[in-house]
Amino acid sequence: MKIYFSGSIRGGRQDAEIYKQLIDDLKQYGTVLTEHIGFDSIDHSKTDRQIHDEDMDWLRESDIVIAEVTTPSLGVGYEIGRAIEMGKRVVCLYREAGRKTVSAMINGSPGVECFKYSGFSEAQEIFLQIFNDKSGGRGQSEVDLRG
Ligand code: 6K6
Repeated sequence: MKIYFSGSIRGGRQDAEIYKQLIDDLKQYGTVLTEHIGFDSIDHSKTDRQIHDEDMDWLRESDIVIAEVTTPSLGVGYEIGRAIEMGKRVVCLYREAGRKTVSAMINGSPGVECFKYSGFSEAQEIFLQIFNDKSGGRGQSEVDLRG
C-alpha cells in the first residue's frame, strides 16, 4: 500500500508536528511516499517545477491519498483535485479550528471522504477503519466517524 500524505507547507507550518505523528502512524499500513511533509526543516534545494513534477509522480504511484486539511493550503487542494481525477481514494482529516471550516469544494466533493477528529487517538481510529474497509471507501462504513 503506497500512501500519499498531503499537508500544508507554504500554507503554514503550524500543524507540522501533527503531520509527523499521523505519518508515523500511517507507516504501519504501508509506505508513506511523502514523509517530508512532517519534517522540521524545509528543503530549499529544489525548484518549484521539480517539486511539482516529483509530487505528481508520487501521486500517480500512490494507492490512497490522506490529506490533513485543517490548515488551508493551495497545494493540498490542488493535490486533492488531481487525485480525484486520477481515480484515487481520497481521505481528508480536519480538526475544528475556531470559526474556520473546511472548503465546501472538499467537504462537498463526492470523491472525498472527510473526517473530523479532535486528537491523535481519534485519527488513529479513523485510519484503522479506513485501512480495514474492504469496500475501497466507496461504500457505507460500519462505524460512522464522519463529522
Ligand atoms: C518540504 C518539506 C521538506 O522539503 C520541502 C520542500 N517543498 C516541498 N517538497 C515536497 N512537496 C511539496 C513542497 N512544497 C509543497 N509541496 C506539496 O504541496 C506537498 O505534497 C504538500 O502536500 C502540498 C503543500 O502545498 P503548499 O501550497 O501548502 O505549499
